[in-house]
Amino acid sequence: MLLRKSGPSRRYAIFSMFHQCRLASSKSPFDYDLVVLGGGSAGLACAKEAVDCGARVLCFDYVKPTPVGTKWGLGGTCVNVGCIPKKLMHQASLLGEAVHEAVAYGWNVNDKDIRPDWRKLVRSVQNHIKSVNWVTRVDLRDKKVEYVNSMGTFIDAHTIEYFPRSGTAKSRVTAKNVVVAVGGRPRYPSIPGATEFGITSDDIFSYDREPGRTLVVGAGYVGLECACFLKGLGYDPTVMVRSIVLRGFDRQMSELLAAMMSERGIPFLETTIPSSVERQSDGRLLVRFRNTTTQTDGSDVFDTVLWAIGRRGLIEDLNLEAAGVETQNDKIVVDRSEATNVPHIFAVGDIVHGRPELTPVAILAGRLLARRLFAGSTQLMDYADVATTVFTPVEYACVGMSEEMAINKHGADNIEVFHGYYKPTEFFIPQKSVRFCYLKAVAEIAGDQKILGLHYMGPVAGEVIQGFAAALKSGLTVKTLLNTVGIHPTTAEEFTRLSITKRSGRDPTPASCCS
Ligand code: FAD
Ligand code: NA7
Repeated sequence: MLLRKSGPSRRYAIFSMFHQCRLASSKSPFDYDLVVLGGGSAGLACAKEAVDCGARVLCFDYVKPTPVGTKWGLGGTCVNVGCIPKKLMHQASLLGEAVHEAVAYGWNVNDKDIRPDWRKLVRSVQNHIKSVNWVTRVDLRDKKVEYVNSMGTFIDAHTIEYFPRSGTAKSRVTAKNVVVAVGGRPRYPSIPGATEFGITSDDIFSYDREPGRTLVVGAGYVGLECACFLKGLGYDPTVMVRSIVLRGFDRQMSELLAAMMSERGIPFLETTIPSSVERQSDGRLLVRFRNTTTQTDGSDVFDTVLWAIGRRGLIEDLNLEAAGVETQNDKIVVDRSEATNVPHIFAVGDIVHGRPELTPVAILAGRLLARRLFAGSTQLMDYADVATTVFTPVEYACVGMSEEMAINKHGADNIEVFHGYYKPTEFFIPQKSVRFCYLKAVAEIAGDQKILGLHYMGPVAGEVIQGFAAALKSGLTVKTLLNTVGIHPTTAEEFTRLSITKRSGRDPTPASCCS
């Protein structure tokens, strides 16, 4: 019967035949081979793969409402309040821009005051999310992953306590292995009015009124993306920056991205931190803040305040002390095999200390862990050279090292940076700004010049970098890149035309597009 399965299921069914001894049987002292705490990207991937490998699995998922009462269904951050609604709002904002471009391309768009209907957009986004929640539940049922919509808490290293349904008495289950995949939630600053009057990315995608003039506090990936889709949808965001934009990303690219946002009319309150938020009698929000460079205080009035000051790991309800699991700040410390200091307790996804907080990372780490636990695999998750994209109107995607990281690791004399501005063909007719269409390859200077990092700002950046990420992981060199024939006219082909080095001091601005 096992051999009738196809694809990965079949492969791991075969593996699992040889590893049945690991799995809970009627003789096992445990209720389950695996209990997964958290039904987000990491937990679900791990649970489903473990069942495919023949394990008996129970998955808990529970979402605590936000301070303003927002809650959502199964699937975790990505589906409900992260990547998916963010990408849909990003797309909505790009479409607004495209409508204006269409006029230059000859479309008759009569209504000059084209504005989105926020509530309709939110409804459409939420309908999509609900359909994904439903498909996720059906998928778990079909795959025979037992799912309980409840918070799981450790009683000891093998026992989890939970409420089977609201209003019922607590129950307990035991597990041979436990995977903690509880993810994180947005932080709130400790200032007066923060939780009463502010919202976060957990609320914005289902916000029932137009955001209006919005203060976005925080200049990380989430803050900049939210500010940009709000601007594209016709609202009026301001970004409050504590120190630098996009800490951790390549500095030149981050500053270019901030300049692009400024050119599009998004103001930045530089080196500024919030002090308080108060509700005025007209219902608007008075925000007081301090500029830490000039040491001056200021204030302004907004319709919405959105905290995007980073995320905290959700360890608070796990009672990890009972299981003896070590933590660092609000994250869990694991080794290369995702094991905590308690050998049968593992952690994957955003809850892990010091790993990229990205969905594909969470999914692959969860899946590989299940294969190691129940299918005899030894493959470890490779966290190096993970590509990512910042979904701003001119998008930024990168893989590998920033220029600073390459210099730190190899020394400035041992790296070569190839770079260039370029002009996307489709930008000419609507006369879109090409000032921020820029890319660079950071490479070793010697030999065939192994590429250490690729950075691209321009249209559909994620789509462009995804393929190059595979090439970089396979040891891509500048020599190979320049011997690759481009697809014309695309923006991705610009990587195959990179001939100017920073060291040469030559002008990286293109004269023509086709020769
Ligand atoms: P989560 O998806 O957060 O899942 C954890 C689940 O466990 C949650 O449902 C939580 O409520 C539940 N839980 C917590 N405690 C318990 C408990 N004790 N018992 C039971 N259940 C519990 N990544 C990308 O790759 N691309 C993007 O474009 C992108 N955009 C993003 C945009 C935003 C606004 C945000 C906030 C994040 C974005 N991310 C993006 C990051 C991505 O969403 C996360 O990396 C990913 O969701 C992490 O998955 P996870 O399974 O570790 O955690
Ligand atoms: P990040 O990337 O940690 O960014 C948080 C931003 O908020 C960053 O600019 C911080 O400035 C700023 N910050 C942090 N604390 C404060 C306070 N107290 N006041 C004002 N500003 C503050 O978090 P994101 O949520 O954007 O992204 C997290 C992950 O989610 C990301 O990796 C994606 O994968 C999805 P700093 O640079 O520290 O001075």
